[in-house]
Amino acid sequence: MKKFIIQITKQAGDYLLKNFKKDEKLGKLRGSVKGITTKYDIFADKMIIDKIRKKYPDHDLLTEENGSFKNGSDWKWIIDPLDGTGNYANGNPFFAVCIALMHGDKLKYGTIYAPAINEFYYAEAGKGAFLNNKKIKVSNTKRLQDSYALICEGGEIKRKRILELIDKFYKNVHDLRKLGSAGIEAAWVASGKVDFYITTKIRPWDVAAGVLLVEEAGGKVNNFKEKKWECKTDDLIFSNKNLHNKIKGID
Ligand code: LIP
Repeated sequence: MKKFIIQITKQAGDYLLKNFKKDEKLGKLRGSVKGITTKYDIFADKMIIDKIRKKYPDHDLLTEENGSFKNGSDWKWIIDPLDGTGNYANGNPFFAVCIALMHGDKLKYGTIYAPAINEFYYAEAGKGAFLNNKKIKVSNTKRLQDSYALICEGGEIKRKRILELIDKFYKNVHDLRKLGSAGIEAAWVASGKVDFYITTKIRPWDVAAGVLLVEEAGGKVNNFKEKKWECKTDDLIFSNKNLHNKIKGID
């Protein structure tokens, strides 16, 4: 399974990279910020799904582009073939393929591949998290005022709540960014490039792989009510454990 998930993620990411910045019309899709889907999302989705269906025909699937296929299996693939579609369409290299595999309610494998920045993340339950084959760990930052943070509105169309969160945190952290790909944002917490990431109304396919990565890298993922991630749309905090208590209680 490890070899297979790595392979299908890599193939889809390489396909996206091959077509990156080749299609000038994509930038014109700006009118529909959250709803945007390109032919590249759809083709990458098909590439991934066809391979899973061939190898594991009885497994369940949940994909951003095609919804949910239930076969009554204990195994479920959660797929975002192009996370950061808006970035991709506008020539911004922060986009990724995100794939996770769950067994029952447990995340078992997760991959996030950001081909334009040459970052391939892999996590396996109980075995750790890796960036380009090297083991990764969350940062060791302890004080909010020293922290480098990511905050993004995720699936939220109205920007009211995120503005409140930015207002609350910006003045208390060292610095703040938004990357526009939840997969990369979570992966950056896992690899210690940033200390925490807060996002609202985020869909499961955007973050399933990132949740496993952060946990396997020694971090913590909870929703705003201190509950662990479940496979549903939610408001989430990804952190290096140290900062968690300083961030929680933000709802
Ligand atoms: C993206 C998320 C990101 C959000 C974008 C978009 P998509 O996922 O990863 O956090 O700000 O609006 O929802 O739709 O590109 O896969």
